[in-house]
Formats: sequence, C-alpha cells, structure tokens
Amino acid sequence: AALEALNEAVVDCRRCPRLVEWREQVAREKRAAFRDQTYWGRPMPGFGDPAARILILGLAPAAHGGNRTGRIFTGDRSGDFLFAGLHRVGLANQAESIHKDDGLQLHGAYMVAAVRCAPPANLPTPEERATCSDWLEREVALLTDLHVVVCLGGFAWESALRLRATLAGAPMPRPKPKFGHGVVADGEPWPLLGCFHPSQQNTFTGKLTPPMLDEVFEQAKALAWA
Ligand code: DU
Ligand code: SF4
Repeated sequence: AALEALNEAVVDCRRCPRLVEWREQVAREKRAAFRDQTYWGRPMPGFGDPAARILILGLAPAAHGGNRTGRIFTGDRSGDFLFAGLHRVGLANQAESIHKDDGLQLHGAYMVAAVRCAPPANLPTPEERATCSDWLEREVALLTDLHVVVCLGGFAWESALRLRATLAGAPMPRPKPKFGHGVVADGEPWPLLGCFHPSQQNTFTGKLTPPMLDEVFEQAKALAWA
C-alpha cells in the first residue's frame, strides 16, 4: 500500500522542467501516430513484486516505450529483450510486455528507472539524476527484502553507487568501482551487479546476447537467495 501511494505521488512529479517539457511534447506530437492508444507522457512508477529480492535499475523511460505505455520497459525493443530474459530465468510470468494491462507480473523482482521521465536523446543530466534520486531513495526504503541491485548500464551503476553513499551518509567510494557486465560491487545495504543495458545499440550488435543476460540474472538469483 505504501508502494502504491508512492507510485501515485511520483506520476505527478514536475521537478525537472526540461524533462516535463520533453515528455509532454513527445506525448503531444506522437499521440497521433498511436491514436488508438492513450499516450502516458508522465513519470514512470516502479513495477513488480513488492517482496522483490532483486531490484532492476534502468536509465530512464524511452520516449515511445515506457513514456507511451506508462509501464517501465513496456512497448519497446529493450523491454522485449529484457522481459524475455526475465521469463526464461523464472522472474516473470510471461515473455511479452505490450501494454499496462497485459497480465505481466514479476516474481522476486522489481524494476525502476534511475530517472523517471523520458529525456531527450535518452540522456538525463547529472542534475536530473540527483533530483530524481529522491524518489529512488523513497522506493528502496519500501522494498525491504532487497538483496541485490542489477544495474542496466553505466548510468544506473553510477546512480546506484550514489544511492548507497547517500544511504550510508558516506562520500562516494574511491576508487570508484568500475562498471562491467557481470561485475559485482559489494557494499551495504546490498551488492550491485552490472549488466550491459538491453538497448538496441547493444543487442543488435551482439554486445549483449540473450545467454549473457540470462547469466547475469542467474548470478542475481544466486545473490538474492544465497
Ligand atoms: O494489485 P496488484 O498491484 O496487481 O498486486 C497484486 C499482488 O501481486 C500483490 O501482492 C503484488 C503482487 N505483484 C507481483 O508479485 N508482481 C507484479 O509484477 C505485480 C504485482
Ligand atoms: Fe520528477 Fe524524476 Fe521526472 Fe524529474 S525525472 S520530473 S524528479 S519524476
């Protein structure tokens, strides 16, 4: 119930002027191209199992993915790749994520974006990341069963390192743990596990393959249920 209340609050957030402008502009202009559907154009709530042991941390919603459908990673190619993997390893009840009411459920996993509004060129600023981290802090405080955070890409990795430092009231660790696929950064309150981002740039070029994704999810499950 507390998670639901948080999600109801986050969808009304307007703290980042540049992102508010962009998410609404995209929704206005592109609604015509998807005219059979409503176009979300608002911040992205978290999604998944409230008893999650695995948190999957993304970058920010894609303009025509989550920003269109209103559910994280839903309706774009990154999501197709990601949910197929989550289904293969038993963390999702189905492989497809098409729209908000398609019956998808996660089991043992929860997903959030480090920045919850779609940014121009998929690139939020450090200031936007810092502003939005307040929502992330509040959300992880409610996910009390977490054991590991899977960071999709270097931006999520950086966000998670900063989040841990904030929660500990400590400065950023030096040297900073370097992001990599399958790399673990131990630390309180949970280890971080790096995973290449499932963007088309990585999946079309073979930098991230389905077996590589499964391997990281299996590693996450081992950390989560050790
Ligand atoms: O009403 P609801 O948000 O669909 O959640 C019903 C029930 O299912 C609640 O215990 C959360 C859980 N759940 C889940 O395990 N995974 C999901 O992806 C969504 C909901
Ligand atoms: Fe609010 Fe985060 Fe969106 Fe900024 S990115 S407007 S903090 S939800």
